[in-house]
Amino acid sequence: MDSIPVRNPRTGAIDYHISPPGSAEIRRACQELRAAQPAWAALTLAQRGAVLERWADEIDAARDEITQALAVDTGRWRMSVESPLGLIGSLRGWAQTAPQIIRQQSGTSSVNPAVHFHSQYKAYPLLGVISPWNFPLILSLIDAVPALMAGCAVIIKPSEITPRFIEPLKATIARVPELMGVLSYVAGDGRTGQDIISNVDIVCFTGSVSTGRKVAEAAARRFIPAFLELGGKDPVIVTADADLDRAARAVLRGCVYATGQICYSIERVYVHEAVHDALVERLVAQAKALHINYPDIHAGHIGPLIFARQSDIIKDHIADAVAKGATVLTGGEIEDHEGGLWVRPTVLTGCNHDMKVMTDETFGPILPVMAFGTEAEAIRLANDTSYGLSAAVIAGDREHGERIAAQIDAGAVSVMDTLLTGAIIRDAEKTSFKFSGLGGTRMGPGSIMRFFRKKAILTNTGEAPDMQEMGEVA
Ligand code: TXE
Repeated sequence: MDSIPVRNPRTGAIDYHISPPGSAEIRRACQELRAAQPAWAALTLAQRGAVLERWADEIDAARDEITQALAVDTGRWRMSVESPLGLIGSLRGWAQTAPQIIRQQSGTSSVNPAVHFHSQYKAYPLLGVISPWNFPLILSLIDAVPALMAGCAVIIKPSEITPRFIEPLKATIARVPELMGVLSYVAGDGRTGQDIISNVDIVCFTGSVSTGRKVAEAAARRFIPAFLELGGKDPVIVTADADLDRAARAVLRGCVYATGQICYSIERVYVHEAVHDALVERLVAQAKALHINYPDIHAGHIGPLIFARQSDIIKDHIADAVAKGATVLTGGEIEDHEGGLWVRPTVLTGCNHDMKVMTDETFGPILPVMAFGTEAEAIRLANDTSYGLSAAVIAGDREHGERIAAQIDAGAVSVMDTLLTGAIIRDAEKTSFKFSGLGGTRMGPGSIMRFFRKKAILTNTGEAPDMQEMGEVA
């Protein structure tokens, strides 16, 4: 297959290439993973956990190389430092918690007390992961780590936009022999993604709705399960009694974290009309105090756009809003600095649901604000979307916020803050509403249970079957 050029997000230069494997190579790689999987699944949970903990040690030892590669992939520094640390925490966390979560069921039938049963969980042999560019390391492994703990082999194809981290990470896998046979990374684009779906037993995908649909269709043709985590258009509701300093900080952080390139970024702000101007004033003042991380990657708050084409979407959403009557109070321009593209936090007022910036995923640090009169109206507006990934509510107190949160159609709702979703990774379950995803939770205990086929073994401990009864049925 032809090599694929990779753009540097800070310079716009093509300074890296990947050479995707062909279909035959993917088939062979999947056969090898399958061949190694039974021995991996035969280990105890504690043994698999020990292997993952050793991998965590190797990642720790190679943290600098991985961080450097992620920094070039994404053009940002702090999150490039944090990502390997987050992965190490996830490996150790799953190694420790999985044995408490995976509990076999056993008991006596409530229909026929002579029937005793116990469950057997059999890991799907081979998981395929297809992941996006916004958090290249973390999102390539968020499903893979619990799947490995469950006993699956895993093949991972990260995004072709951010593939530089693959090589240093592969070097760490090569230093853990038990893992090498059951965990494989391949660099490639959508064609490689389709080849993977053709060869695995279960798929986990993170990315756009349109590609998610293609993945789901390909998986459906093969009758294999597909778990999809797709886009979002997360709302935040700020009520009249909210502490506005707290609200402004939380809203702004929820919008600009990772330059808005995160599926659960705040992308719509609904604020009570009585405090609209006061909140907007704070948002603008705080937004103006944030700086882009140019020319120094170690300074500033806002990284470059990782995916150049995202700038067209952002430009289009802002222009569409302005044409329909919105006002840009700060930001609003794509800045080209020596080929890298940056957008400063952009506050828009006078927004409504005729504008793309209120309905379509923008994936940038853009804050469109709309006033509401009653809380019922705010809830209706928050739910007036084809997405349902997550949301946030900032109210005067926790009870008030939680009352509103209960009425929002989204998988995770942060109250008195934004962006809390990441905090529940192994603790609480959440599923996506509407077009934000399909399939079971990737968080909480249910996450690891997705990777098992569940068997019930049923034993008749009583009399031999009654032939008389069979006669009546015949
Ligand atoms: O995503 P894609 P893109 C949103 C964001 C962005 C949009 C497009 O709004 O503008 O998605 O980004 C692989 N079969 N998000 O184009 O296409 C591809 O190689 C199998 C939200 O990068 O969904 C990559 O590995 N796989 C998101 C992965 O799919 C295919 C994060 C995701 O790419 C394929 C990033 C195919 N036919 C962007 N075509 C989030 N929810 O976190 C492509 N791929």
